Amino acid sequence: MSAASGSRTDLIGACITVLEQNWRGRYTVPASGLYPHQWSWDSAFIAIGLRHVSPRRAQQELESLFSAQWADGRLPHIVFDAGRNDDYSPGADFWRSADSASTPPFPTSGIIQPPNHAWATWLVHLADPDESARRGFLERAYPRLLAWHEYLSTRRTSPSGLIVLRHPWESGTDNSPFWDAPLAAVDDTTDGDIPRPDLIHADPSERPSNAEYGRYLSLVVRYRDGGWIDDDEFPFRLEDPLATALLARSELVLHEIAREIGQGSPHLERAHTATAALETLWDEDLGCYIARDLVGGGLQRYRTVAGLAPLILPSLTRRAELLATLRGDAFALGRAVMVPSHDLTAATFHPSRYWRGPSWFNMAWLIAVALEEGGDLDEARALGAEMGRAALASDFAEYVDPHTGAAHGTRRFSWTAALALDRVCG
Ligand code: 2M8
Repeated sequence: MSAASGSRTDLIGACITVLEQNWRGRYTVPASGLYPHQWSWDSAFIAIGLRHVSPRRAQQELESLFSAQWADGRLPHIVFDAGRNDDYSPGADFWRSADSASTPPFPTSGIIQPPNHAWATWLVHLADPDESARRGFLERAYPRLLAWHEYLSTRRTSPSGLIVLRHPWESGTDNSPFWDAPLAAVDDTTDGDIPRPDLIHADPSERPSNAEYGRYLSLVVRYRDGGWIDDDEFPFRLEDPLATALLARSELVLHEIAREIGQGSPHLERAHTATAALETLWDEDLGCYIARDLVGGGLQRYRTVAGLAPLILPSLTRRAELLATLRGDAFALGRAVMVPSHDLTAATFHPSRYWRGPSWFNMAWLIAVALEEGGDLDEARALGAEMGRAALASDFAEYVDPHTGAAHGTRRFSWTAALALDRVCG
């Protein structure tokens, strides 16, 4: 066996071990210490990797999340494991989802995460169409996904068709500079100590501060006590390019799913609307998409990897401009380790602070897929290989320094393993 195939085998084996360790019978936790429950967009990314190991388990991963869907169609960002109540904050007692008539019979959070689920569902189906057909996977998933997208389209999009987030946690890129000014304008109404079990598992200097946590919690309280109503009075509302790009991509995929199971489809039109709406977030000077604060009215003019995410849309007209930004000094494709989460040249860049510079494997995966689908095969392959190397060298870190590849955050992180596995399995 050659050295190259030996390291490929090592990588595959190590990825599978992480996924096995974090499997909890119906779903996979992101990391056993820091994140001991099921997270929404993590599960979709994890299923994309799991399909190479066990298509059936990948289906269960998504189905377990779908079983936590609220009556209004939202997929909650966390589904809690009651046995780990004190190990993550805010826990189930804080969200009090059972007080709402709209919720499933077990505890969840009440906010959402970016909609990558339909895309993951389709990729899992394609991994083993026979097993999928035998279990009626698409037939059962489609109504869930339809309700989810219905919720997003009717309750969570601005008139132009962009997804509106109501909490930084909804972005998945929680501590991105996009949310700095809008979050600072939110009143911190919490009193007393804020429990931070996360700081046992990750370096406090990398995680969001207590001041940010105070505002995170006060937003949850406000949303919760208002009955989870998506009104326009809410003090944090931002249009986000990453969630909108994922919605558009997922609508394209939902069209495929609907066709496969013989259903009519409103999805292409919705994909088109979301893609067109992204143009209102284009920043010519920065050469990428940005976020817009609907409360303070300001454009959040930062280059972040979220602003490159529309590259995943096949019909995007800005592809060449976005690729120029990706290859330039801000993101240094091919020179940095994977893709930094924030502009390497910005004053706000930090190599190890959470979502403010370090490279994340899920974002590298999105960019690698976009490069591959757009025909930039050498760059796609190189980025995929870099993901594998960085995953193995960092013991499957949550994120890595884009200059050195040094490990940060928690280790043995599930989507790191799943997405490195997906790239190596092709
Ligand atoms: C991080 O977010 C959670 C809150 O949802 C946290 O910081 O405690 C983010 O990286 C998010 O994108 C991810 O889904 C979650 C679990 O991996 O961790």
